[in-house]
Amino acid sequence: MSVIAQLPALLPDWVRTMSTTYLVLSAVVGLPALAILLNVARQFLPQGKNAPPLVFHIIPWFGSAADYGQDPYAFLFRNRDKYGDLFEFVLLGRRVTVALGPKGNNLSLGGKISQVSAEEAYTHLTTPVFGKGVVYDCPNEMLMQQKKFIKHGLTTEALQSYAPLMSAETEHFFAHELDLSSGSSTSSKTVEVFHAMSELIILTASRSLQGKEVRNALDSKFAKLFWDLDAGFIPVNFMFTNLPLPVNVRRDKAHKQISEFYRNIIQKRRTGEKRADGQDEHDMITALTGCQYKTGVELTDSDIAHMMIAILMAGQHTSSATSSWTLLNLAHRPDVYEELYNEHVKLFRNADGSWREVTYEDTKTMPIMDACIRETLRMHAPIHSIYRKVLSAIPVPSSLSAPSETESYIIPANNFLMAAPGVSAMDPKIWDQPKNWNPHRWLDEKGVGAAALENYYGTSGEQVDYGFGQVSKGTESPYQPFGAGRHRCVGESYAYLQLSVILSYVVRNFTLKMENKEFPSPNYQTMIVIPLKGMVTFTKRQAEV
Ligand code: X2N
Repeated sequence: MSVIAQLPALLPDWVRTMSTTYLVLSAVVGLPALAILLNVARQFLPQGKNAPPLVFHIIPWFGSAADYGQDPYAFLFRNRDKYGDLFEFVLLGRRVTVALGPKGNNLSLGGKISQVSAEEAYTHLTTPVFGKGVVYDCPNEMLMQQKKFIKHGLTTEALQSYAPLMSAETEHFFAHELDLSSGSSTSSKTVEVFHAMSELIILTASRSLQGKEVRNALDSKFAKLFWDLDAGFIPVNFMFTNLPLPVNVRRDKAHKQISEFYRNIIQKRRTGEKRADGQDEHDMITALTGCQYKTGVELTDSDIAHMMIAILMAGQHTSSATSSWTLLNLAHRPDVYEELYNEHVKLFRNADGSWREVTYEDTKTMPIMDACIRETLRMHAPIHSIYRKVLSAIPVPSSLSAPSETESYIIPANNFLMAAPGVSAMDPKIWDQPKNWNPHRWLDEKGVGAAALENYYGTSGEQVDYGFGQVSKGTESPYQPFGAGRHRCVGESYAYLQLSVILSYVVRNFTLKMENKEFPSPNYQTMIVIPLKGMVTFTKRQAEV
């Protein structure tokens, strides 16, 4: 008999008499208990003197996932009170260093490319959705040039041509999807607002930016592919790489087909006849075709296809969330909605009671509209956490946070560095009643809002060009819903246009009512912060004479 087989006999009597079930049970309970004990005990030992404070957590690996995942803002505010602007937490096996406030944003959004990388934080999430060779699947230098190409596609001329297309699409949506045309007998309709806005946003975006071929495809069974691809853009794919989930199988299949669909459009456009009037479509495919990197290399059809998918995703979640939150806030605040309506009457109502079309220029001279969107983005920034992978150790400036006068904290390589501009956007130390949705705070020329905007858009702060035009280094402002630094959003002007056009159509034609008893809470378990079941009723306005 082998020694192994004799082992049971060698065990002490008290073990031999225990049942197997009992042994297994005690291992199942005992080992995790031991791991928890060791994890907790380790946190009571003195930490390395350069290590930022670590948020206390019970379960190893899982860390603060439940706290952070359920309500990141509550988590961040609570720990800022405890530890200050710099601290670390464990999130499903990752070590995340949070850096808050203007100086924290500067550390992360203004970080050097030798120290922080967005692509290393995001590529496993975005590349299967967007495709290879673009955005976070290429060196940063190339992304900077791709952003320049996109910016060139968002010229004033292009934006001007988009406004009537978006209006027409919005009108069509309310008339045909919600049966609320001026002629129909339906006088009001209740919808789940994020669901409705998701549809309207993809329709307006495809009609304008994406081009007519994409818009037409949405009327066919092809639309389902867009939603399959969209469904792969989820936080679990940010937390884990390549999980064999059914959504990911559908995502990969949808990506292949959509990529091919775009490449066909591009091919046809390259070889096809020019329009009779000699004009090209103003859409983004036109803008990207023929673009060259500094090396002289041209964007390939596959690059253009993948950039178009990235642009589609970028516009989809952010705008559908922001339009939903704005509508909910307006429905919740009839007084502000009334003001917005009066602004519209003043600017757009013709003598005969009809309305003049909104133009791109108009969207820049609607103070109340602008303030409503701006205030919504302050409280409901679509992205609550901006991540970077730390490539090489980063010494933290002592002005941000330091253990002592002579020491400074160091963020080690391989950590994640996280910025959360939404924290300073709702900081009670900066804003008067930050939890109150108050568009008027942006209209006060001497207020906190005006100063924040001057810092964000103005020339008083430090400006810098990373390859796609001047942006404010931007990190002084407590308000940064479009980020800052080299990864700053290039879609802002497009977003404001789209939101303004849609909201203009709504305010002219409908009154709003929020059906929820309480203002809907944010859902933080999605990529972008969206309202949980916001029910809004649109009621046709009575024709006024
Ligand atoms: C397991 C609760 O749920 O305990 F799209 F060309 C295209 C956005 C990146 C969001 C990351 C983590 C949530 C953990 C919950 C383009 C227009 C972009 C910009 C923990 C128990 C995409 C990561 C979401 C962490 C939330 C990346 C977008 N402009 N679009 N525990 O964006 O810009 C683009 C850019 C990101 C995130 C999270 C948990 C360029 C739980 C329970 C569970 N987040 N998330 N865009 N969590 N739990 C975009 C940047 C790029």
